[in-house]
Amino acid sequence: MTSPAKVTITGAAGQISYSLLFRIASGQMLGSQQPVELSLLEIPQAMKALEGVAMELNDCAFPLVQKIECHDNPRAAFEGSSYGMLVGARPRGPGMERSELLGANAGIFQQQGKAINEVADDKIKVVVVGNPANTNALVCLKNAPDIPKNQITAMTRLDHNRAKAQVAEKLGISLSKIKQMTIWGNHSTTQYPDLYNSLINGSNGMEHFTQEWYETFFIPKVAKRGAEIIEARGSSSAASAANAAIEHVRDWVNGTEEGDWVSMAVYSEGQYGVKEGIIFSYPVLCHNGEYKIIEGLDLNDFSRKKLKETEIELIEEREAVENI
Ligand code: NAX
Repeated sequence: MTSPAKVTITGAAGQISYSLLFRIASGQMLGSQQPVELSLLEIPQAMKALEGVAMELNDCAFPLVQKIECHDNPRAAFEGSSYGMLVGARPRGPGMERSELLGANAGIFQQQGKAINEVADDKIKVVVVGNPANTNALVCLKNAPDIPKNQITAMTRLDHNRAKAQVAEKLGISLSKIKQMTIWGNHSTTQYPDLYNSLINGSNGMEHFTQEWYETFFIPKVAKRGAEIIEARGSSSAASAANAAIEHVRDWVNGTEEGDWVSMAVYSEGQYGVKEGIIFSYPVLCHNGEYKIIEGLDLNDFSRKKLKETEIELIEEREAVENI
């Protein structure tokens, strides 16, 4: 039998994890042949709630689950871990400045990055979901110097899926007809969902839309979808975020579909003229457990301007955490 893979999930008593854990446990992320050990990390105040989640996981009697551990200590939680799903983060409190939020999270991701560096499997794959996700992933990466940079990523798959869903709804077509969607940049309102390089019903995406719809409806709709969900549901996206995290890791491990690509926020080495050393969302192909940024796509003046805006925001975020 295949030996179990240890998956560490932080913020495991939170909303997103409540959807995420059960799907990992049932094999939807790593496959129906891969046993898992779930290592759940929380803050001390949430340990009682976490025990409740662990009891429910137990009660599902998932055949793939070999072990469930609950921790409030990152070093114990990441010991020998092959996958890190970094969901827990400090939410923005009332009156909290953006710099304070970045600072509070930098502390968390610094500590977790160090723990990953010291005790995780050196092939660990990390996806950061907790916001501000790109910069949190950068802090984690900087604190895990022995882990190759291409093993630490942030999630923009939810934005990617939202963009595809908007197109499908507008054109009344099946999602399978929409390929090569790209989210560029930050998981924030400056992100750039790119239809110029997409393929819809076999032809260039922008042949189906006006520039006006693209600029005034589509881009803000995708970028502000999180706020729209909060307004309607009274709390932030949880099941769709968990689904995106599952797909991010599943495709990273198993590969992307032939003729398509996905969006992942990864360490920039300067591709497309983007500043080196920030975590930037790019179109990527995955194969044999590794991602490769798609290079050579055309970017018109509009797209270049949008990439620049989101790049500037990420550089500012990086400066803010460097100053702390
Ligand atoms: P919740 O507040 O329901 O859960 C977060 C959990 O993290 C809490 O149980 C908390 O105790 C725990 N936590 C806080 N600090 C921790 C630490 N240092 N170590 C371990 N656990 C810690 O939030 P939820 O709705 O689950 O969202 C989690 C994060 O995902 C938030 O930062 C949220 O903004 C972010 N999101 C990111 C998305 C993305 O596309 N990248 C989309 C969805 C979501 O908004």
